[in-house]
This record gives sequence, structure tokens and C-alpha cells, in this order.
Amino acid sequence: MSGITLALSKGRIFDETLPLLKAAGIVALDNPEISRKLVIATNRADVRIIIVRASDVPTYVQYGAADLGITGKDVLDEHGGAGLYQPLDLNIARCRMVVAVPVGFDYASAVRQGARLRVATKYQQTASEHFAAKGVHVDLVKLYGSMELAPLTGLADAIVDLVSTGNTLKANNLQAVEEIAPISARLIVNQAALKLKREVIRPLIDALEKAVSHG
Ligand code: PRT
Ligand code: MG
Repeated sequence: MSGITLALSKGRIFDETLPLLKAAGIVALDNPEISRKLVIATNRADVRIIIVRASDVPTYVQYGAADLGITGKDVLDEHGGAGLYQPLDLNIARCRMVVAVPVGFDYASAVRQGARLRVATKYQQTASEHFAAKGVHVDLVKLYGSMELAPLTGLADAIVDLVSTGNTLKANNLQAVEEIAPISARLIVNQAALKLKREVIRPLIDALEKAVSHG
């Protein structure tokens, strides 16, 4: 089969990817928010889109169930990136990975004193690498969402989470005290697919690269 499959997640990744695809000549024929379809045809007979959970995008591409995918750097770092070619920073869905604590909690002094901190996060890999590099001892509590609630309920002293406007932190009386990394969405490609379907995939990568730099 010479056709290609692109894995996307619903919501901001899908919404912010559409203009880039359009600039590359690809138009989705359905909106997954409305149609509930998980396989979406495009104006090109040889390109289809599948809709998967954001954190599952690297897995689909790793195993070749999708040839390409678009996923946040946050998700990619947790996955590890095995078997994935990462040719492009798409510069969309931008935000920051931060450490946040309740307003009034003196994080810097807790760190200086060598306190052991309880940190709630969905991003265990990112968080453990960050605190290990700083030499801070932490107990990580794995959560799947609404990390902002953890310090308010006594579940944790701090969180590691994504921030864009900062409104969610503010509304929950939290503040960012450390930036771990800037985050944006990346194009990922299955390495075997790149070799086997190079004549379709390479021009698509090039067109997306143009769309990013001219957008
Ligand atoms: O929501 P779901 O559990 O289905 O999956 P998901 O959260 O993994 O997917 P989605 O669609 O919410 O996020 C997809 C990708 O968008 C993430 O992997 C990030 O790379 C990127 N992105 C960009 C963000 C944000 N900005 C963002 N602000 N992902 C999440 N947020 C959340 C953040 O976790 C926090 O709860 O928005 C809240 C903070 O936003 P502000 O504007 O109040 O600061
Ligand atoms: Mg979300």
C-alpha cells in the first residue's frame, strides 16, 4: 500500500494542524468533534487521518499503525521516542512545562534545605529527570489529569504540569516557580515507513516545513 496514515488527537492538536495540512494541500473531509469518526478521509486518496488519544500518538507511529503523527514534546519525552524519526518542530500547541506550588510556599528555601517534596504529575519521566538533575529528592505521585487539585487537597507539595495562559494556576492559587522546558508539537515519522513510502512522505515533510516557516 502506498497510501499513508497520519495520527492526530482531537482538540488543539487537530485544530492547529489543519492550517498546516491545508498549506501542504491536504484537507480533512470530516471534523472529528462533530462526526465522531476515528478514520477521516482527506481530499487526497492516498492520505487518511486517524484520531487517537494524545498520549497514544507516538505508540501508533512507533508500531507503524500510523506512518506519521503529530504530538506534543511533553508526550514524546514521556514515550521516549524509540523508533521515531522527528524531522520537524511544528511550532503549534505551544506551552511550557513548569513546577508550580501554592502561592506562599517557599519552594526555593525548601530546595535549599534539602526537603523531600511530594510532586504530583502526569509526566513522571520529565519530572524525575528534572529533579534528579537538580539533586532534589522527590516522591512522585502519578495523576492522569487535574494536577492543579493535588496541592489544594494536601496530596502533594508541588506539581509538574503544562501552562499556557497561566489562568488555571491563578484560579487555583498556584504559581510557577521553575520552567522545565518550552513545549510545542512535533511531527513524528515511523522510520521503516519513511524508507518504504519515501516518495509520498518526503514531499509531505517538505511541504509542512515550508508551511511552518512561512506561517
Ligand atoms: O485532554 P486529554 O486528557 O484527552 O489529553 P491531553 O491533555 O493529553 O490532550 P490535549 O488535547 O489537552 O493536549 C494536547 C497537547 O497540547 C499537549 O500534549 C501539549 O503538548 C499541548 N498543550 C498546549 C497543552 C496546553 N497547551 C495546555 N495548556 N496541553 C494541556 N494544557 C492544559 C494544562 O495541562 C493545564 O491543565 O491546560 C491547562 C493550563 O492552561 P492555561 O492556559 O490555564 O495555563
Ligand atoms: Mg487535556
